Amino acid sequence: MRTDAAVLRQVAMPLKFRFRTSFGETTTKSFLLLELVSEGLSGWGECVAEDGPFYSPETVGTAEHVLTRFLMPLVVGQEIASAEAFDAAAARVRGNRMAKAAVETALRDLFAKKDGVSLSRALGGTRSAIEVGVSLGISPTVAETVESVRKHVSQGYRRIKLKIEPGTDVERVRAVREAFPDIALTVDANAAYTPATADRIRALDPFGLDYIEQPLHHEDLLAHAALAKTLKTPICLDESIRSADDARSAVALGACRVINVKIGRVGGHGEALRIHEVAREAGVPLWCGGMLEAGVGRAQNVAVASLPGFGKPGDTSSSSRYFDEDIVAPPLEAVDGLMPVPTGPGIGVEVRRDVLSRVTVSQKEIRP
Ligand code: OSB
Ligand code: MG
Repeated sequence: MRTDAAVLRQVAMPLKFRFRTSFGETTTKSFLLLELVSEGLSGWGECVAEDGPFYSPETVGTAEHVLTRFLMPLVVGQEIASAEAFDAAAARVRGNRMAKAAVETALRDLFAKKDGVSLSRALGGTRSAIEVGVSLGISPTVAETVESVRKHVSQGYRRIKLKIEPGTDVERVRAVREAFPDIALTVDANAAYTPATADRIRALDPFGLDYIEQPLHHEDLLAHAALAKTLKTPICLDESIRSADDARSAVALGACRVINVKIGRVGGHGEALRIHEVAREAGVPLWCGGMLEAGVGRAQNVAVASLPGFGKPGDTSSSSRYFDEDIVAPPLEAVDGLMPVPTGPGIGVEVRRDVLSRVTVSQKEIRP
């Protein structure tokens, strides 16, 4: 397949809520959206790099640089046999996985559209709907946390994840658990603790959490393995897992018993599928994480989450939770905690060009 042109847009969409984590706060979702054009079809990839290098070393600015200078020339005006072929050509570029994933996921969409199959089925997905939960930011008070949990439980979400940081963590989890003794509940620290403050993580052990996500530094697998030995609650890793090799090491060391897969963090669907294999061999359940994506990224997540190894509810909640108006139609909406997997070709949703043009801050056309 020959890619005739590409459009790289910078997009800004106001979020309906303030999303605070241990590493910062987001009120507007800013991202790069890549459109690859081939023989009248468009493939779409959403880059999940954020404004600042706080969750990941990548940013909107670094991704734009790497895409424009190093990755797009591998694609635009080139004959590409498959998304895997792009992966192999891009292997020379170290890291920068979110930038790579924007291209890789757009190619996957494009190839699936050419073949007239859904991206879910092209990837090996088997589900027609996926179970989803919500990730709730740190609210100013414990009472607001409990109210937010109440609202989302009543909407049918299958798991509630609370963002935590050292401080009000134990109090927050205790209050939610007392109000909702039976819900599937998890916490996500985004690496905010250290071995010196890990007593606060151990204090969460009695609350029957499904798992504790990324308590310690993202580069420290051994510290996670040591902490895991002192907990009955499983550890789930997010930031620490950038590749299938990382997943293999983490599992072998006992650093985690659950893995959060984000297509962007690992460099695309190909690497996500390799992690899926590692996890299946090790009997480790996966779930699909989120990066507050707009419709293109959300649809890409739903497609990968339809694979059999994704055994736990993910963070891909309804688009209407995040945005008044999304850039795709139909909007991706969960009913009673179940998100239908689109069945149309590729990502299975149409980009609404009128909405997209209103939220586009700048755009760059790339031709051979
Ligand atoms: O750690 O999972 C995370 C959002 C941005 C960066 C990191 C994370 C998150 C979320 C949000 O938890 C999940 C979502 O609703 O998309
Ligand atoms: Mg996380």
